[in-house]
Amino acid sequence: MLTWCPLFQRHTFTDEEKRSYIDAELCLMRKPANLGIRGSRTKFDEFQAAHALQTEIAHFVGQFLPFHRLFVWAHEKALRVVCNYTGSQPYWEEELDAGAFSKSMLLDPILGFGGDGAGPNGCIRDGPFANYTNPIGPGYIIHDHCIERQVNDMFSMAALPAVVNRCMNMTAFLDFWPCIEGGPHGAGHGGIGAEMLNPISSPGDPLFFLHHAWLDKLWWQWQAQDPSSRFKEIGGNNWANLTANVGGPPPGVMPPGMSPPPGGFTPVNLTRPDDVPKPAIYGDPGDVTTLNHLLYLYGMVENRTVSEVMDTSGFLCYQYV
Ligand SMILES: [Cu+2]
Repeated sequence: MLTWCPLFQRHTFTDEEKRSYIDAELCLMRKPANLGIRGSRTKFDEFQAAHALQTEIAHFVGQFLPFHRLFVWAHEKALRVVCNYTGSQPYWEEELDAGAFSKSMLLDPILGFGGDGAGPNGCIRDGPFANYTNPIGPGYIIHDHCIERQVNDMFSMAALPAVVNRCMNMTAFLDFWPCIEGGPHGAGHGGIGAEMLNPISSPGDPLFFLHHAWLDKLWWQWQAQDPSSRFKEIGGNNWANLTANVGGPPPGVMPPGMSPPPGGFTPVNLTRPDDVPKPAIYGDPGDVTTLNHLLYLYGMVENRTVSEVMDTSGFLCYQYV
């Protein structure tokens, strides 16, 4: 029985709170994977794999915001249930660091997530996650590597208040969601770079969850501006074609500067034998995302419909402060 409701997701933490969030993430990185997803060794890896496996149905589609809402929540739930975390899910208020991610307190080596990548592989060199071996990525390939970053302050300008506010002032979900996905969403991914910039394997950098919690907060704020309609407003296409050039190299082709590991790469198996056939997992009659659309996380948390995550006061039970 979970008794952590209601939750208050925050962007200001005391030093003690920062330490306990980071400790919980490190704990997730030590707990063995148990969902049977190829390539994952730890509970942390499972999030990366579950995201990779659903990249094409979770980005540039109507369920982009609902999927990532459930995904960030499932990660927070794992911190709590598996690692006894009792604090809040932090979100990165990226407007405050827009254009200057390299100076963000989030990259602090002691109380943050460590700094920029360096050296030939772009590995992060300091901070609590510098020694983590990430098994998935780039893209769909299974390949042990460090957590990589390539901080880019120019890309982080997509988090500037003017960019964010432009989206927030849109009145229709079908304008708001692509605006967020194309603009502020790109700030965190492009501004941190490398691991985070890969649309498939990006949850291999723990900053992913603070970035997407911020996007979720923007959606939550946008919904609250007109609660009677926006807590029910969804739409968009169910399928996106992202296979070209974003998933790492096709078999046998190496990205510049990389050499193949001994034994070569193993592609992540995109369909597990026990997967529900794809058309059936959505619950939509066609290529339009509806409130009945099913969100699926490989058994990390139970399957939920889009309608169940529209309002965070339901089973999600959190609010942003
Ligand atoms: Cu994503």
